[in-house]
Amino acid sequence: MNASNIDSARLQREIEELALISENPPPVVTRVLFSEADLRGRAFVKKLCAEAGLAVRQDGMGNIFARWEGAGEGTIGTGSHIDAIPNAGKYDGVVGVLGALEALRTLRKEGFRPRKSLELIIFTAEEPTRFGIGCLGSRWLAGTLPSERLARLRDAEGHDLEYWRKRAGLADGPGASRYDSFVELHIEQGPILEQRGLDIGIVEKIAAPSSLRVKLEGVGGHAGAVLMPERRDALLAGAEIALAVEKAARDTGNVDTVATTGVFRIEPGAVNSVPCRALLEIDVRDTEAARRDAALRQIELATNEICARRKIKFELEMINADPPARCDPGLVNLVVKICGALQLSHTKMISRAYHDSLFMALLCPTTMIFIPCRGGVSHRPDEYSSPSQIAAGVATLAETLRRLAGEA
Ligand code: HGY
Ligand code: MN
Ligand code: MN
Repeated sequence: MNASNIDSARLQREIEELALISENPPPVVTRVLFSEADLRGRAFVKKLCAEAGLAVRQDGMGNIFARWEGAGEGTIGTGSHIDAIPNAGKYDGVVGVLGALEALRTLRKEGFRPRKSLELIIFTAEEPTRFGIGCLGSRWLAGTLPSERLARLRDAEGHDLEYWRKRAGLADGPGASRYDSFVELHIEQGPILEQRGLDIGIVEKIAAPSSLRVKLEGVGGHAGAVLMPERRDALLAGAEIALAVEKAARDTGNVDTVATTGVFRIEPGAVNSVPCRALLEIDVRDTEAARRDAALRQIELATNEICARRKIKFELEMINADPPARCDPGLVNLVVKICGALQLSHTKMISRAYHDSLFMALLCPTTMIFIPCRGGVSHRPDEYSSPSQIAAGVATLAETLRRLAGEA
């Protein structure tokens, strides 16, 4: 792999063009599952894959597969996502889709003829925005989403998955191949590579994510007329719960436990009305599942105590509580060797963000290739990785795919 063969200018143009396909004006990128922007983004990427000579197909969940047929048996997978949470940046997921496409185009340009097929996957809904649960597409491929779980999915407006599949024109289609291995290129979404001045991170472990939803029902009323002793204020119960979430993460005494109340909605949302309802969506993660589960239990106990004391009715729903993923040591060591050969500084590391690789690791040997992002910032419009950082990631991925596919 000759990194100078990567057409970095074209890749940057494509990243910029995809960033403009958004529900918000630049620099903000928002592409929520099956929104009009998500559908346009999907069409854009499918077109680029077809123009690159890949055979494009889509399964019933909307996962897109772009395949380079090899001469022999077996398939090597790569890919990521292009959906984006509200107020996001242009690189999360996209680097692992457009960068992987550039890796395949570069290999083709160099005359490489793969023995094993190579397949670029654009996964549906890596982000949890629409239904509160992330990695819908890769969970589907990994067989971890029972149909009754799918049927229960509802978005904030009460629409189910079928409603959005119909709007997106999804039909059942040929699904995943059997993969011999999977490698995902992604921005680090953390500060370590930049702080240590390193080019590449090779992921050994992906932290265990979980999320829960708490619905609170108090009693509303006139902000002037309802006296304090009579109040059953849903917002204040939610506020105490949000603080209990923070406390649960800190109480493990380990920096690897993190917890966030990322969604906090109240009704009716009028300055002169006591909040009668609140909705909290809480994200709790840790590199160790047992420590994460202890934090979840502490949050559940606190919610019970707070709501009993404040006479608030509540519903607590566990949306997901997934195990961490261990990446394949053989794949990790292969990427370490390739970084050495490409003279790229590198380190093995943990991913604190979750990714589709978390579920692909249930199907086949998996690892991830991280590139630095400025200030470790992600899930914000100022998310940034430079063209040379992206090119280093693409070159590492291309050489990894070449070695895994083997010459025909
Ligand atoms: O939240 C995450 O870890 C991922 O970016 N969806
Ligand atoms: Mn993300
Ligand atoms: Mn991502």
